[in-house]
Parts: sequence; C-alpha cells; structure tokens
Amino acid sequence: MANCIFCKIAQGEIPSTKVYEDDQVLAFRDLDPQAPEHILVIPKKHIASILALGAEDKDLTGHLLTEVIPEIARNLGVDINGFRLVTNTGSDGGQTVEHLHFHLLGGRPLTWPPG
Ligand code: D5M
Repeated sequence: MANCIFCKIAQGEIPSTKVYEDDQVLAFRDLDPQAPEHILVIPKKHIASILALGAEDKDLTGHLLTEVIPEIARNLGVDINGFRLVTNTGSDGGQTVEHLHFHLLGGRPLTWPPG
C-alpha cells in the first residue's frame, strides 16, 4: 500500500534490521526498542490491524503465531525466561503504524499493567 512505512520495509524500499523473513512474514528490530529484544513481526501483505483480518488470513495468522513467533523467540533465546507479544490496535490501543504488527519484547523482566 502506498505510503505505508511497513509495506516499504517489507518491499525492501526502507532498510530494516531483519531477524526473520519468509514469503509471507518479515520480522525486524524496532527503531525505538523498549526492551533488549524488541522485534516487530509483520505480514508482508498490507493488513491495517487485527480488526482487518479476514477468513482468508487464517493460514497466515496460524503460520505467524504457531511457527514464526515461536521460532524467533527460540532464536533470540527469550523462550527460556519468557517474553511479551503485543498488537496495539487503534488510537486507544496506541497503534501508530496502520499495518498489522506484533511487538515481541523480551530480554528483561517486564512489568504489568502497561501504561
Ligand atoms: O508501533 C509502531 C512501532 O514501529 C514503534 O515501536 C516504532 C516502530 N517503527 C516505526 N518506524 C520504524 C522503522 N522504520 N523501523 C523499525 N521500527 C519502526 P505501534 O504499536 O504502532 O505504536
């Protein structure tokens, strides 16, 4: 989608520090890390948020949650002590980039509740 920063990252038009890539999914380091490991996991296809997912995205979301995220967590070593997976949605949710993304945060003890 034109003017979507994460579409541009997915297409290689804007550089990113990649930690995982396949034909459907890209994961890269957040520019403003909130934890020692702060990764953004995105579908390459433009989907605005979790609310914009459709039935046609079941294979993609299943792949992302059951295969990609556990693999990234294991590769980073945060599977041992744990990590947090967050998808901010809409303005109250704090979503600033309107392309579905999961924040994977780990590498330190995280507090709850978030602000
Ligand atoms: O999270 C959007 C996140 O995207 C926020 O943590 C900054 C990050 N961001 C924005 N631009 C970039 C680039 N170019 N590379 C890496 N990370 C980026 P949200 O949940 O929408 O607030």
